[in-house]
Amino acid sequence: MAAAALSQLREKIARSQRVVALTGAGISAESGVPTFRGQDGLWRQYRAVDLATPQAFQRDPRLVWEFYQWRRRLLQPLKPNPAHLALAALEEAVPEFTLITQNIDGLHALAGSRRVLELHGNIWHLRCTGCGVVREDRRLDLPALPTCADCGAWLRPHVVWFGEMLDPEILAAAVAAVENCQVLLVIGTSGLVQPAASLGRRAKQRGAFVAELNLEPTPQSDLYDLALHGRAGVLVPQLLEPER
Ligand code: BV8
Ligand code: ZN
Repeated sequence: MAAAALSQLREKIARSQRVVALTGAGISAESGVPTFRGQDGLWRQYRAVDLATPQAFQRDPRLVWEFYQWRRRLLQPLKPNPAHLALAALEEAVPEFTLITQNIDGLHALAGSRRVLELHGNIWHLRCTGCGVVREDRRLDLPALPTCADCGAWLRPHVVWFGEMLDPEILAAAVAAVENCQVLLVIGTSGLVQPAASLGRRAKQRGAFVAELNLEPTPQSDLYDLALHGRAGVLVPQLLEPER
C-alpha cells in the first residue's frame, strides 16, 4: 500500500506547479527536538501549555524565561534532519513551493529552505514588550529576565503563545498558499492546535490533493486523500526519489 501511495504522491507532485508543506514538531523529532505530545513531550514535563501564555509571563516572567532558556540550550547544538533537507530540495524542484511551519526551532531555514512562513514565531528572535522591536539573539547566557537596551522594558521570546493572535500577514499568506496549491503535504503534526490545524481542511475544500506524512494516524487523517505512516526522516526524502 505504502509503495503505491508513495508513487501516486510523487506523481502528483511531479505534475504540480504549486506545492505547500505544513510541518509540526514531528519533523524535528529526529533532530532530537522533543515533540509536545510524545511520551518525552514538552507539555508533560513542563506543562508548556500553562507556560506558553501571556498570563504566565505576566505572573512569573522569570519562570517562563527559564522554560525558553532551557529549550534554547537544548536546541542550539541540534541539526536539521533528512526531512528538513528534503523539503529544502523540494523547494528547488517545484516551480512554486511554500513551507508553512508551526515549529519555532528555526531548523527549516538552517536546512536551506528560503520561503518559510513561521506561524508561531521563532525561539531565536526576541521582542521588546515596550517598543516592540524584534531582534535575532542566539545568546545562551541571557539574563534571567532580559530587558531592552533601548527602552528598558522586558524582552520576550518572539513566539505566539496560547490565547495570542498569529501575525495576521503570516496567517493570510499561509491561507492563500494552501487555498491555491495543487498538493499539500501535512508533515509531523497532531493537528490539534488552531488555527494551523484548519489549513489542511481549507486546502481540501479548494480541491488540493492533501497527503499526511506522520508517525501515526491523527484526528485529521481521514479528511485527507492519502496518509503515509512512518518517520519523516524516511518518508520525506522518498518524495524526491525518481519514479522507478
Ligand atoms: C489563537 C509556540 C485566537 C510557543 C505554539 C482555550 C483557551 C485558549 C485558547 C484556546 C482554547 N481552546 C482552543 C484554543 C485555541 C488555541 C488552541 O488551539 N489550543 C489547543 C491546545 C486546543 N490556539 C491558540 O491559542 C492560538 N491562537 O487561537 O488566537 C484567539 C485569541 C484569543 C483567545 C482565543 C483565541 C495560538 C496557538 C499557538 C500556540 N503556540 N507554539 C511554544 O512553542 O513555546 S503551539 C505548539 O504546539 C507548536 O508550535 C505546535 O503548533 C503545537 C504542537 O503541535 P504539533 O506541532 O502537532 O506537535 P505534537 O507534538 O502535538 O505532534 C507531533 C506529531 O508528530 C504527532 O502526531 C506525532 O505522531 C508525530 N511524530 C512524532 N515523531 C515523528 C512524527 N511524525 C513523523 N516523524 C517522526 N519522527
Ligand atoms: Zn524596547
